[in-house]
Amino acid sequence: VLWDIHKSCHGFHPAPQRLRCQSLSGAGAPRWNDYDTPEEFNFASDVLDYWTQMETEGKRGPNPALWWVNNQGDEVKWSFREMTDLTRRAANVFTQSCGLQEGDNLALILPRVPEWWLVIVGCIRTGIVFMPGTTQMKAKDILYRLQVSKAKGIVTTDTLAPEVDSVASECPALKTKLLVSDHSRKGWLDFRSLIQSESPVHTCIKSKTLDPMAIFFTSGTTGFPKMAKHSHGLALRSFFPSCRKLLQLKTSDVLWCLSDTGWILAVAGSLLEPWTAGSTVFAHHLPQFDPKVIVQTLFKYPITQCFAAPSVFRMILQQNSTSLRFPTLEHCCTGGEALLPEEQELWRRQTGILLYQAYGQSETGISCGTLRGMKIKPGSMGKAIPPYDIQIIDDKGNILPPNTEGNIGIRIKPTRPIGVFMRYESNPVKTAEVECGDFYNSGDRATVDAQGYFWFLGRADDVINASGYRIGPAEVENALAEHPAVAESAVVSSPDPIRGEVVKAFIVLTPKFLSHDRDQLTKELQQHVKSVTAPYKYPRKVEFVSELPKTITGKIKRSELRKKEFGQM
Ligand code: BCO
Repeated sequence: VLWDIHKSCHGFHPAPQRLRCQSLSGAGAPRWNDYDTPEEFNFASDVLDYWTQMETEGKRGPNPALWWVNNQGDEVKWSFREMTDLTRRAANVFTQSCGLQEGDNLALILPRVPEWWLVIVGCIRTGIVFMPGTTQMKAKDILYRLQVSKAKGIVTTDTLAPEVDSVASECPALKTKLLVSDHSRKGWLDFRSLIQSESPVHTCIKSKTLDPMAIFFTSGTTGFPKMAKHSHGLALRSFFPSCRKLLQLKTSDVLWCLSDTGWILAVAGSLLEPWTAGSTVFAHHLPQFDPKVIVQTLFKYPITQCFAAPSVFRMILQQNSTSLRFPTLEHCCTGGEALLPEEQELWRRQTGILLYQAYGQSETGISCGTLRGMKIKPGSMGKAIPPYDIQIIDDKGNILPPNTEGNIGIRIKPTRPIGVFMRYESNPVKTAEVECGDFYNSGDRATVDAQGYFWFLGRADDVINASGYRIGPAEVENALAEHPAVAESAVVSSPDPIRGEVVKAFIVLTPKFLSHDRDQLTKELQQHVKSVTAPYKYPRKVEFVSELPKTITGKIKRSELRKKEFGQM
């Protein structure tokens, strides 16, 4: 059906609605400045529809807005005009077919399929709050998200639909299940056929800039992931002149961001950043990450910019390819985890292209970066991107002098800058915990030098950052606790040459399993974690111990174990 949509949209003329396009004063020229907070902003009407208008007037080149391929040779190319049409239909699917309303939460668990873009922009048009999640999630992860967010709807594929069905009866708020598939499923609405049958006429809401737009789930040391809620300001921020300098995208650029669709980096790098500039979004739907295919793709398609976590670049370098001189690639940016200076240098030597670092979180989007063309200080993640005022602070919110280790803080008082999350939804305690004097305390440790370049050092808490995934140790420990072999466990970060960090579990066995083969048990426990929670969290390293280090009150001292892993003890 996807291909039918594709065909039906070629040569399709959008409904004769008056496009609201006064927001940009010229092709790609931003109307807003770094510190502006317009009363209203909506990415769909102010940005996407603007580029549709530019296309219609012949003021934008022929590159598609979305260029999607998979490994079976399928291809979708949608122009901005088609995107406007399809996302208006998606908006009508949500409000007309599903009865969803502005402010309702919608769980979005899709792999890299074209409908991912339709759902997000359809939500933005209607004010429905989209909540992206990785397709690696299992039933329990989904149940938690649906319950805590009181989601009214979910969109997913037939791979995950059975997992959703297994928990749906425990989610009283859930009233709409939308399936993206070529097959139908009882109790589910068929998104692809609804898109075809719904009207392309839709009036976009006039969203206030500070109205809610999205929720990103983010892990912490304790408990379940928190819901970082963002306003439409997150999208507006991509528009600000300083943010545009990060990648300096042009309408002729083809940007490939490889982040999983569940993370804020995908929303920024595969949607907001490129479309704000009128560039082409490139996407390759790989069921399983394969660096060989990434290399082939960079040779085959006219991709000019690539944005991915450092682990992706490391895995490409590991390929021993005869050449990594990609014909059209001009600029590479990386973020999500730490990058070593030697890795940056190796990438430059092999590809002839500099690897620029950026830094951000689910709470803040891209906050810091070495802007394109700016001097790279190898190992540094660059400078604060306005309107963010980033300082290194102590635990009380006092600004520390240059070259002093402290917490990365973003000033939120007296004015909370556009782009910083609104709050952890339904969690005022956690929201208050990250406020530190006049700053949002990121929980990341760093230093800043006299020129304003930031240098990442690690987490202040026990959160693990494995190949760009933020993993809460308690989530893994809870999964391990469900296995009869585990008496107790402590999960910490451990260094890894490819993934930067990996999850390591220290496990005390129950008496019954003490005599079991340890290698066999390791595999069984890893498989167990993969089966009860999102597999990216599984412990790649396991060590069996007779006891865990504890405080006098019986609290496990994860930091002691972590320090040992990093040779700091
Ligand atoms: O390594 P194994 O093969 O043992 O296990 C892997 C997968 O094979 C496996 N798996 C995946 N899906 C599964 C499954 N197993 C069972 N059922 C499934 N449905 O589980 C393990 C998953 O680990 P992975 O995803 O780390 O592995 P992979 O495939 O090697 O991918 C490597 C990377 C580098 C592509 C991946 O780790 C990645 O995408 N990392 C980047 C994450 C990212 O985008 N972070 C940015 C977050 S946003 C942010 O930081 C703010 C910045 C503004």
